[in-house]
Amino acid sequence: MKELIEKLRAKAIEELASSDDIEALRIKYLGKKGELTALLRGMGSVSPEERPKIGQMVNEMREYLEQAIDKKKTELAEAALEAKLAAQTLDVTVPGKEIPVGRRHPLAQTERTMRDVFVGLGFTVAEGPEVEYDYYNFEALNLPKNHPARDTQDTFYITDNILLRSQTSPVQVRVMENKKPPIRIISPGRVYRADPADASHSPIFHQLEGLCVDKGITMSDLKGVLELFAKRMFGENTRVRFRPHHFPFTEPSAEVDVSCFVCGGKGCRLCKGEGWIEILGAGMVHPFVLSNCGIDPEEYSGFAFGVGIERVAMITLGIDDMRLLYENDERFLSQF
Ligand code: 2NM
Repeated sequence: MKELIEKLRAKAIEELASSDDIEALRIKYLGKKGELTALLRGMGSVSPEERPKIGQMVNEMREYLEQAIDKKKTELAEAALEAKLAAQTLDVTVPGKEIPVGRRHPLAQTERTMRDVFVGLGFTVAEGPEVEYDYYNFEALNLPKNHPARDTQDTFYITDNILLRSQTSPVQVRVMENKKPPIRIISPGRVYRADPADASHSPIFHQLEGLCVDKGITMSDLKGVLELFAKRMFGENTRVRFRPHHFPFTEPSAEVDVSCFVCGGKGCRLCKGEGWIEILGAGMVHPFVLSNCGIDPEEYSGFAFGVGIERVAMITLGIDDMRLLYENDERFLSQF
């Protein structure tokens, strides 16, 4: 019996050292049907004198095993925790990864700023097709058949009477055809001209045109609107200068300059010593254009203007080459 206990104890110690499944070992030795319990059942064959001694040995062994199993369990749990912590290194002091956030393209930024000025004055935004009829792009706007702008050298024709719009004025013609005055609209959008790309030209560029038609609209309304636009875009100290010009669709027509917002008019690199920067064309809508669109020029008058969005973006953001606006180079775009 004594030997049996010793053997069982040795076996248990060995298994405990080499096994990870402690619970299985506990059941195997200490459980109701375990080996130690079986040993106790065998006490019947032990002589009465030896019984207390053997009983004590069995109890000692039970206590020993219980303690050894508890100890081993704790050790395994600690080892598991250690391993988990070692595998999951999380350094909360490491700086976070920056998530790159996009932004509006400088042209879109400029267009929005411009648009907001006119929307604030009660203009609404009108849109129209970029593939246009010759009629809306030229004919209705009083551009005669022999006008140089109508040359295939200057305009992208798709067929004899369909082309890529060279201005957004056809949008205004379409609105005038369909709506009775009062009309107050702007038409920002993409336009096409057969120009080779260089620092100040691109075959595709963007314009924002404006149109206001109502009873009693005069040149002073035009001046007031453009002056406010100039101050909002280039600063509150900006002055505006109208120079006589010719456009087929307006009479009278003007080219409009703003005082240089860098030097204030003294002359500098931006204004090329002029003190003034040309930014747009404007005028009173030609009576022929109004009647072409079904508006009686005896009853109504209107002003119109056109601004190049690229030009305004380049001036306000200090961009010296228009092509940079189309290359989508992140190193350039992220500066704005
Ligand atoms: C400009 C300059 C002057 C213009 C005229 C019209 C319309 F349709 F009402 F006749 N829209 N835009 C206009 C006038 C455009 O761009 C430099």
